Amino acid sequence: MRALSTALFLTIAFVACKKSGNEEAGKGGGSGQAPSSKQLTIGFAQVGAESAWRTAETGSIRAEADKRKVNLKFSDAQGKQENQITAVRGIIAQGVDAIILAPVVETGWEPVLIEAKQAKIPVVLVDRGIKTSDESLYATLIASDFVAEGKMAAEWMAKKLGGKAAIVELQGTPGSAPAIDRKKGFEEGLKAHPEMKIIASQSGDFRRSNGKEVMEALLKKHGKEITAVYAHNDDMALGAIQAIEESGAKPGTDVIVVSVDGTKDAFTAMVDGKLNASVECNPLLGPMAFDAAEKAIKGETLPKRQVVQDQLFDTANAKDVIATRQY
Ligand code: GYE
Repeated sequence: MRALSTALFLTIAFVACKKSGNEEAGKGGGSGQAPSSKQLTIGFAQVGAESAWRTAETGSIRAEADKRKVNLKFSDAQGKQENQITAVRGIIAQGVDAIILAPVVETGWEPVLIEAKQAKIPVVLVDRGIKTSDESLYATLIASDFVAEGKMAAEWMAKKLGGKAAIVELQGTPGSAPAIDRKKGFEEGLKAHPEMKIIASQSGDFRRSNGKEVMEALLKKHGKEITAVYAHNDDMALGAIQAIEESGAKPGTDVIVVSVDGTKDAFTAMVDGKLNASVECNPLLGPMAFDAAEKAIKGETLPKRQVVQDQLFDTANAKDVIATRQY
């Protein structure tokens, strides 16, 4: 009897101990099992600060690094791939434990990623994917499905406009995964609606000022013919809204405006009735990025693609959720 109760006690104690270990791991993203509490040094090669989305992503990565007491080596490429490649080389030279990379464009990454692999430094791609024939060059990609976002935008717009529109498309940074895939998804979504036509498509580089400039030029050229704007991000849509207002037309009514990201400013514009819809793209990737980096450092194999789930918001529900928006 005594032996039995001792065994029972030990079992309970073991389970309790295991449980608290797991809870710790959940909180600390796996650090509970680390053999030593060596401080990790992780490099983050960021694109730049072109949009509210990007600022929110930077904030999330920095906050998560602080929370986990990671020594973060941050670099801002100011939107240029050559700067970002130089930054990654510098991070490799510092002998970091892992690299988090948000690649500006899709192509041209092999040489520097081979250098990271040779230095045995795992690379976690966040928010934008790359084109490569060698998937072993990165541990995982954590990003939204941009094709699906573009499709959602097209379907919403077709419904709103009864399947007929003269659309101006404001593209993101040329060569970047979100610009390529949001265009592709939007065009796929329009296929079922032959009278929904893109009459002009130009890059505004994901920036508000460029979105405004491009829209001004397109309004001069096409004037009242334009019935809708599809912008690859909120910042460009907000710039376009300004240009539409300055031209004397009413954004949201005379010209339907749909974009992607779901930032706070976009919600305000939806509540004001100037922006019609925005497909959310979550930039708060810090927790997932560091979970992945810590696992990759331990040598664990990760899924090549981790998809962040998005949903569409519009003028009908924006005011109910605006207070809960975190970015
Ligand atoms: O939508 C845009 C930003 O890569 C998903 O980049 C990101 C995009 C985002 O500048 O606002």
